[in-house]
Amino acid sequence: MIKFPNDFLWGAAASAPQTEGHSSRNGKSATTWDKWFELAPEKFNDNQGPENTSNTYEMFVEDVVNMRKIGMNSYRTSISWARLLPDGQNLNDEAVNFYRTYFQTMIDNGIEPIINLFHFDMPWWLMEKGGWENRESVDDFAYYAQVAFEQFGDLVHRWTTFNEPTVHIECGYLYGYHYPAVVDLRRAIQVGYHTLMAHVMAVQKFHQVNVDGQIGIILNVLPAYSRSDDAKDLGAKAISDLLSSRSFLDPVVLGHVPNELVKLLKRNELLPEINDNDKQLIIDNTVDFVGINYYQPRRVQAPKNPNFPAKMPSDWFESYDWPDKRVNPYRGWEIYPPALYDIAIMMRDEYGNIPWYVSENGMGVADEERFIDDTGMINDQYRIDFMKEHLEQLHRGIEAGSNCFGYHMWTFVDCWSWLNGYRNRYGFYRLDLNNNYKRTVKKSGLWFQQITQNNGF
Ligand code: BGP
Repeated sequence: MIKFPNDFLWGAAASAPQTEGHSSRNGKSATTWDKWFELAPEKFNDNQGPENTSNTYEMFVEDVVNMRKIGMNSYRTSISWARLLPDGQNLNDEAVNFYRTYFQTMIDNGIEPIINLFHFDMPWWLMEKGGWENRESVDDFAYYAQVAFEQFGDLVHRWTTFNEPTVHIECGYLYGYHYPAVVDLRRAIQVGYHTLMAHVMAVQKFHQVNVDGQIGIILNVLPAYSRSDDAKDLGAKAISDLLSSRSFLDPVVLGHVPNELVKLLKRNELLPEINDNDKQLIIDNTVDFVGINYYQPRRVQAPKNPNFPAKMPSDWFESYDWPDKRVNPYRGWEIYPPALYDIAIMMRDEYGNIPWYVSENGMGVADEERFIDDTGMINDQYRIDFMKEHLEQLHRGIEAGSNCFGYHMWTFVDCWSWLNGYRNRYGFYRLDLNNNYKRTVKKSGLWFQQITQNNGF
């Protein structure tokens, strides 16, 4: 029997824009997702846009009851900036009321709300003035954070600022998956830097508001494994780690941007514009804990014909097909549970053994309805196997002394996922879009219930 530490957090993660629905109602203003869907619905899988998510705005009481049924003791979701402050300044009372009732319902049912502030949902009013490219976004975000802490700080004790900051940077400014779909490394780096400073200023507000709780961030660490021990491949691995993991982990935990990253950007004439006192602000505002999202590793090798100065990250490292790779056949992502052990050890040895938790792990499955069994339940044994293998590795890491305090799956109820719409399903509960958003537990939900009951398996 594998037992996890006492008070271990068992739960799931989601976000406001992917679950709430009512995206253009109840006083909420538009985000880039609402606008993009209006402008180019064909980009979205099956023409499914942000209005048609899992309707949590109306169904959160039922959701919380379902969370309790499978024994969850915690749930991470986010607040929608555009709902709370539709014009960036004035408070939407309806939003305050909605979130307070939602969080209180969780608490009354023994579920700790862990609340995140930004999950890829840039308000349109801010995008119109340049979004994260404009330094003003840092102050705008800090103000939003302050308001959120003031309004909900009595109910929420674990806060995070951003979910996967490298994703909105890469997807919005390098690879075209998020609005504004710009392809420009220099601009991406500036966006990344402002995101870091927005995080730092939100942490400062957290202390100024004096919230009784802890502040963290959620990072998608992408452990890189190099093709060989050749110096060039190892160099590629080091840069991949720098950009995808250390670019945020180092400043938020250790209080400084890695020297190697500064040198790399300088060499490539890519240093962002910074303000004089930023360095001190980064030192002064480190986090209390970190959430790590882990889905798959990155296999890297040195690029064959890199540009210098670099134009894209592929000038620094290239992916390669690891011959021993195991793949999730329903989503195409690599399955490599040992990386979770490696992450646990990295957190222990390189980040002062700061408290951390797995804030997302999960297995996306396309056309999951094909696995409905005779009883009408989705028999997702593959997801149970996936969780089991990852939890075994996580447990090894904890036994080795890593300070991990919880495990959250992505996600609780199947949810809408950006341009992918409902292509990949991840939930413990199936969502039936043709039947009033009906929720039905999957086999993995029942398995999770046993884990939460036994604090292990
Ligand atoms: C994570 C994001 C989530 C969600 C998930 C699944 O990186 O934090 O918001 O989208 O990935 O992604 P997908 O639906 O593309 O498989």
